[in-house]
Amino acid sequence: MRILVTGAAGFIGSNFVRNLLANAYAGWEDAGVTALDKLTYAGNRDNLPAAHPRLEFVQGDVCDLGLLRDLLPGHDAVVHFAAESHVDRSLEGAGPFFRTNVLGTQTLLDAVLDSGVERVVHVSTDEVYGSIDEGSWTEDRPLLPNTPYAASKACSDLVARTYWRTHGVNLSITRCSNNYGPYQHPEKLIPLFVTNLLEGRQVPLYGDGRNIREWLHVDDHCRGIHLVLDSGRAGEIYNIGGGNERTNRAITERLLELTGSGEGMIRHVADRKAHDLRYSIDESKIREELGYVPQIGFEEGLAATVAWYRDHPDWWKAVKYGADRDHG
Ligand code: NAD
Ligand code: TDX
Repeated sequence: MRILVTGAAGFIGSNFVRNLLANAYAGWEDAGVTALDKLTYAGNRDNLPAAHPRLEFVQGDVCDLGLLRDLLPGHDAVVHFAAESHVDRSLEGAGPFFRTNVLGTQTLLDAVLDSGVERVVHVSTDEVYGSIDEGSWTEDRPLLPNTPYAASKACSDLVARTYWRTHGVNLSITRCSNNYGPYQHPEKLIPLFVTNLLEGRQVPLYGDGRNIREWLHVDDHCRGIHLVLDSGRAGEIYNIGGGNERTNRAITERLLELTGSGEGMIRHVADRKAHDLRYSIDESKIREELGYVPQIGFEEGLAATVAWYRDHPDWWKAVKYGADRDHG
């Protein structure tokens, strides 16, 4: 068996590949992995093993149809993580988001059609639903994205579903809540705040800090993706969440405690444009249909994540200060 993983050098893709190579996923123990990644600012070759008998790394773009047509024959499945993923960047310039997230998904699926790959999982996000004041989103909620990032992901979901409906591609879509864990780029809330605090720098909290996100450890997200890959139904969407809703202020205060920092380290800054107030996922479908149960408690996972960043300064300093913008 062989699987192609796009965006495999990013945060979630690299966790998925490392876990797969460590035989964490039943049925894929001997599977080979082709890790495809363009290595944008967000991709890091060091997130994957330098060499492994079951791993082949290919630097390339999901918008490159010729490359994908050459690469895909011989693969049994595709897990599609590759995307521009940072909301703040999409507010500064939407072009790369629509190019990679929408055209990249369409190009990849054209190549899947040509090569007859048997199974595809398209990895998406709860942000496609917009913002919800009360209750939680089920998979049949309308798509009401509020940012170019979320809109590009919503478009990509529609493109993906079309390849199932029109062409019969055996494809499922996952929509997950906010992930945290090791190897996350320090432009995102938790790693930005942890690494700033480890350096004795303040953390920029947007607005009043009362926005709510639902947090899930990346390993639990990847377990959910594996379940969908294995047993999800074609044409279906599966929400994946963890039930851990927290305000950004509460997260920030916990990070202050975990790093031994004082309240004075919070810097209140202007709010994000179109800042979604609350995300909340109803994940009954994946639980009831596929037996999904997240395994990592939020407090335990957050403490382990802070410890990982404390123990890996070389990794995050290279990413944070080798990157093309200030993350202050
Ligand atoms: P990331 O930004 O860390 O990684 C994205 C990877 O895709 C990078 O390695 C990058 O180099 C690669 N890439 C970008 N453009 C490419 C292109 N044109 N061709 C090939 N590779 C390209 O993102 P992430 O947080 O790991 O997210 C992965 C997926 O999961 C995305 O589709 C995202 O929308 C989705 N998701 C993320 C979260 C989260 O909290 N991080 C939650 C739900 C869903
Ligand atoms: O400096 C910051 N200060 C701050 O207050 C940053 C970077 C963020 N925030 C706030 C904004 C959000 O309310 O923290 C919250 C989380 O922000 P991000 O880490 O940027 O994540 P979010 O915008 O919620 O999107 C994430 O979850 C869904 C991922 O980046 C997406 O890829 C995923 O689809």
